[in-house]
Amino acid sequence: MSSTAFSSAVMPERRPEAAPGLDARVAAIAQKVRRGQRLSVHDGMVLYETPDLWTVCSLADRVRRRMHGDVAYYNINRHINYSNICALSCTFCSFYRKKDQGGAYEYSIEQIRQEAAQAAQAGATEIHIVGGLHPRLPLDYYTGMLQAIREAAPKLHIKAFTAVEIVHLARISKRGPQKYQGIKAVLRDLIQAGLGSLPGGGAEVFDDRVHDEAFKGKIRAGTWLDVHRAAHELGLNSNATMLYGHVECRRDRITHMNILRLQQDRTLRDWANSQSIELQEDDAVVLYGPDEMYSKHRLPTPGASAGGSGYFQTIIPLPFIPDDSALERLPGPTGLENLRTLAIARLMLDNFPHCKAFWIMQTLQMAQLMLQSGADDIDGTVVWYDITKVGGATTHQEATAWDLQRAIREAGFRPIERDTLYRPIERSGRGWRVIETV
Ligand code: V47
Repeated sequence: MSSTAFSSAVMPERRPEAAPGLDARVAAIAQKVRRGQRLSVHDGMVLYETPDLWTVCSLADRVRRRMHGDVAYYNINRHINYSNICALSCTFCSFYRKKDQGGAYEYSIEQIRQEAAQAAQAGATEIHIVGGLHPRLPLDYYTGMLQAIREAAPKLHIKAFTAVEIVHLARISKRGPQKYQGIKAVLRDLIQAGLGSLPGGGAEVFDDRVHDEAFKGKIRAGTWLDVHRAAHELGLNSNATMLYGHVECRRDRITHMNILRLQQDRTLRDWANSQSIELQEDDAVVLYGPDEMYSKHRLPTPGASAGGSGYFQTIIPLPFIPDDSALERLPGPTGLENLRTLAIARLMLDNFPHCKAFWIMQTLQMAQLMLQSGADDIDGTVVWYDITKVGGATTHQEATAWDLQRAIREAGFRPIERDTLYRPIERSGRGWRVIETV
């Protein structure tokens, strides 16, 4: 369906916001949102407890429209899961294999080079790379893969390696005597080889009990946050995920959101101070307030090469998919819980510019509803995805640009193709360029 063929007659009506008196606690939160005030942890719990889900979604929609108007983003990307061999055995994960187990695989650098070349030929602007913690591959394999991609497809932005992979690389390469310095040293090596940003994976839920029950052996919250802080200091942007709907409880999710928000506060505050930008009276950096609350330059210009400061771009709530994992007995979250969690993430993470409904895990159908409930991004064309398979999907999980545009339009928004750093893309023929926005 072309954009012109889309009739406004099928545009969904916006839901009315907060029927007064329905839930007084939510009405008080609605007032805070209207004023652009930060929501408390207690507010977050109220948003989970209220039966008035539609008001929660409407408030998140108000916020996303204040930030992004009628625009919704997608990108032309390709995911590569270079190896499923992993030293860890997280119980929520159905992706990992032990090295002698059937189905274990690892890509050669040559295979990755070819995949990147094909992606570039197909018009991709981003390659998103994550894998298991391989017990034997040396650091050279990782820098080699980045260099090979850069040679084969110099325009592709490489978003690669979750925080736990970065810590693994720092360990195996014995970089730096201190942990934080080791992390920074390995990030520098990877940037030098072509790394452009960090994906948000591996955060799971920042809680020690949940950690020990579902992903023991993985880095804890503090180290995950350190990796992203180091990346931001080196000028890389990154994302943050929250994997929910397994053995955590709703309060753990709100705590997770609050921890991310505090770290982003620190990052944006340090940057603002370095630029002599005045902040609001309190220390919170609320990006979604009404226009008059924004400082003109709200966010740093990222880019390791520009010596800029990085920050968290996007919060990505990931619903637990139980199939084939050791936690398969659990039912996983329902559709409405997914909708609510995404809306609450949009409302709580007031200093994250973007909120993504990752269609691979949420389904494209639910992602449409989420666009109306706080999300401004649905990720990209993906093509190959091995980590989760919803409803019997195979590794080939692809949406065309047309599919994504159609889903966005039907949800009532204007699709804009973006690059990894959310700059709009202009295409002509087989070529593309980033439209620089100042
Ligand atoms: O790190 C693993 C999660 C993540 C399951 O940054 C699971 O733009 C649900 O991080 N059910 C990888 N989730 C995906 C990811 C991501 C995806 C899209 C965009 C971006 C971005 C990041 O998936 C893992 C883990 O947290 N995961 N197993 C599961 N059974």
